[in-house]
Amino acid sequence: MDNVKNILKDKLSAENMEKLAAIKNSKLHDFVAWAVELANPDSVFVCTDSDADRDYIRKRTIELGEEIPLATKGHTCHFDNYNDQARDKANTKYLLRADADETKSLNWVEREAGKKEVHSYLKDSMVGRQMIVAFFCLGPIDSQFSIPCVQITDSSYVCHSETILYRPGYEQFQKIGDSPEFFRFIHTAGELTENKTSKNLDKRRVYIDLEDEMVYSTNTQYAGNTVGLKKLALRLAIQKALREGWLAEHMFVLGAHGPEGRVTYFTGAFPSACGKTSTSMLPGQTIIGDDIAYLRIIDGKARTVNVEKGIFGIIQNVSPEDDPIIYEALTTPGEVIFGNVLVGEDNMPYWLGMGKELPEKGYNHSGQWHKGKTDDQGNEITPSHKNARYTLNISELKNKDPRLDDPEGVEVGGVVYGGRDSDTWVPVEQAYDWTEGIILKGASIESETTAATLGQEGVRKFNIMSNQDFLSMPYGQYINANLDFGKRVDKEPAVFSVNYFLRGKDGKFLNAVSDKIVWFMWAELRVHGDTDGIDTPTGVIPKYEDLVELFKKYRNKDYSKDEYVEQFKIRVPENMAKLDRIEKIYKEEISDTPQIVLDTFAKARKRLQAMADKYGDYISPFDLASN
Ligand code: SPV
Ligand code: MN
Repeated sequence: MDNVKNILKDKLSAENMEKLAAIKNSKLHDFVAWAVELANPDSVFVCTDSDADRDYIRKRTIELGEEIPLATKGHTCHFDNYNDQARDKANTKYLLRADADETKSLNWVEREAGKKEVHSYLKDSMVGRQMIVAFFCLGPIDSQFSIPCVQITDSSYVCHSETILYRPGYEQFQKIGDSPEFFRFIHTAGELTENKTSKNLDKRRVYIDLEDEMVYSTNTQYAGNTVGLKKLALRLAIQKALREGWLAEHMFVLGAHGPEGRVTYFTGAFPSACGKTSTSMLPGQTIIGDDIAYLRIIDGKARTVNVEKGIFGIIQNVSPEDDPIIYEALTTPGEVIFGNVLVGEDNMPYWLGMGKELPEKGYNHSGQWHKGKTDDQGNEITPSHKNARYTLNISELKNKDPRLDDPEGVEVGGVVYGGRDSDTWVPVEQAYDWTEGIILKGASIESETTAATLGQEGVRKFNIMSNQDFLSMPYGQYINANLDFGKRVDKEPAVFSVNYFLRGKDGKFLNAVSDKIVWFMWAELRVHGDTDGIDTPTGVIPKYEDLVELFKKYRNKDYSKDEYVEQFKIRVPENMAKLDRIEKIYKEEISDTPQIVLDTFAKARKRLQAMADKYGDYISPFDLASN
């Protein structure tokens, strides 16, 4: 204990020492002392919830060149290394014992060897720098959902991002006393280039210690690798949730405004770049969150909260037409961090698909940029990166839901799963029950790769509940936890699939980007049993008359029978092929597939076959409606 005090006293000013001492938690003090000894900073800044401390962090980002101030008040821009623009999946590993169950399905490194490696990258990493110790809370504060977190980092950008994205946690820590129940994150950007970006990307690591509920991140700055409370915490939370009987999901939370002022909350899981953020911002509706949700059963009801309070969103294609509310927030004064966009000579941010002409030169993730500039590989460098981002407070948005910070969360009316699918799923469909929803929808998500991702285009990638990248347990256990959740609630939330990406024979999308409002408003009615649907082999689809009304109301569009049939016909061969693909994964690649998954696939297959025998391979909804 004395030793801990001495280590801390050596690097913390009296003021910072006082701030830390106000939290009487021995595990926390040990953690900070351990980090100080290892990373060897010149000094330590303890960031409380106060405005003064938050301002200090904002100022530091500029002083240190981690963010540059832009022309609009409150706007700054941060750059990551040209090769540090996304989550590093290969170097994100779980620290596991060689005999752990998880080794069968997760990317892992032997626990002791992994720790030793990452400790070596942390060793003396903060010499000449200030270490930041900051406190945040996952979920609303003072709530059953809250998980206190401490972030140690040498990046004021990481801390600044967290002040926007998460609720403050210093006071929460004071309340938990000596409890060891909190997540710990330690990050170093490592040695920096002259552009202040992480230099030693060969030593970029994200190592997750499930036993200690702690994550190490080194030699990277991209927020998906460094902001502890985001995807690093999600991996810890998924395990914690399994132990405690709740769910941690890669889901938005949307308030859908139905008839007579009714608000029905949906959670929705979509893989990256499938319209998740724009769905959470549907026009006329209200947003609680766009990325991560916790779901708990409280008094027999499924309830959910946004783990975050801000958005770290993809900026490409945010235009006044497609995302008017975000566009406005990005172009008016207020606190926004732009990441990896183009900064023009007018000191304004520019990005691809913003709906206006971009300058031909400026500054971007490659340094000074001009149109036609190529990288080492001879590839043309785009003005903004395809994964360029913005970070802002949801409270800055006009469509924020009033219950954003409700400690009780909101009741989940429906759960929606979607992916990028050109030829199989109908635009919207309700599963027959929770079990079928989890298995045939969530656990069967696939998403097609786009031109924007590396590798071949149009390849379907399996992505269980769109949580695949963050799963920290064997798949079967995760599916069982989801199935079990539905059994323990008084009333199962309705489960839906949506597909915005269906294409016709000519390769064109069958729906407009804005049609998604119609699918959600139909789902809103279904949650309350306000309308019947049509039973199909794959689930319940909307009746034509309902869609005519909803298209008129929400899209001011006359919806034709031909469009309906083309969009909602049941494609038997494609659905069978999908079942084959998914079943193969569950049989061959996953070692703990619950029997119910295979039984449910068999049931779905049988229903498809029976209908195909009667109506052929492509079944018009009108045939089924007349049954
Ligand atoms: C995602 O890719 O799902 C994101 C951004 O939300 S990241 O922080 O990189 O995970
Ligand atoms: Mn995400």
